[in-house]
Amino acid sequence: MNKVVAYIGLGSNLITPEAQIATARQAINALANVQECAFSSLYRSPPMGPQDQPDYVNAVMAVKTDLSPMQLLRCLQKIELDQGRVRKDERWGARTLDLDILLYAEEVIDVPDLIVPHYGLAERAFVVYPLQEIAPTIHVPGKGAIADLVALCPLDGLEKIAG
Ligand code: ROI
Repeated sequence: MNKVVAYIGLGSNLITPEAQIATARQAINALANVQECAFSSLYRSPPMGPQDQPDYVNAVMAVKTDLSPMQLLRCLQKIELDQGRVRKDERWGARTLDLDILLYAEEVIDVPDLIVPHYGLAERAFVVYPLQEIAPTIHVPGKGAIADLVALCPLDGLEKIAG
């Protein structure tokens, strides 16, 4: 099958977030039929949504894959669970690991479990800035050029983590 490039958003705000991101990166690379092509810097930001939770660490990863979007989603959900993700009723609560398919080739997908491009992408500094770092010329279907999305998206306290 043909390989496509997909972009994955990684986020964590519990139990050593940097280590959660590093472990998730390794787990994604260990998936059959998925190869990393680029990985952004790590970024720290205050929580979007409920404020009574720790700051987040976020990154964006580009992969080449011949998994379908649904196959990739199921693999990412398994990695979230392996890293202790507990789904609570609370919307937008703290989490050890969040893995989102941001983009899958140029596809627009809208099925019950999966919306691609990710619905919140353009409004989230912790997604558009790291995405621009590794894909400065990418076009987000239905939303526009990444440079334009960045120009319209306030930093909201986002900081690149040194190193
Ligand atoms: N806020 C930040 N800063 N980073 C995230 O990854 C993140 N993820 C979420 C919510 C709870 C919306 N807030 C976030 O799912």
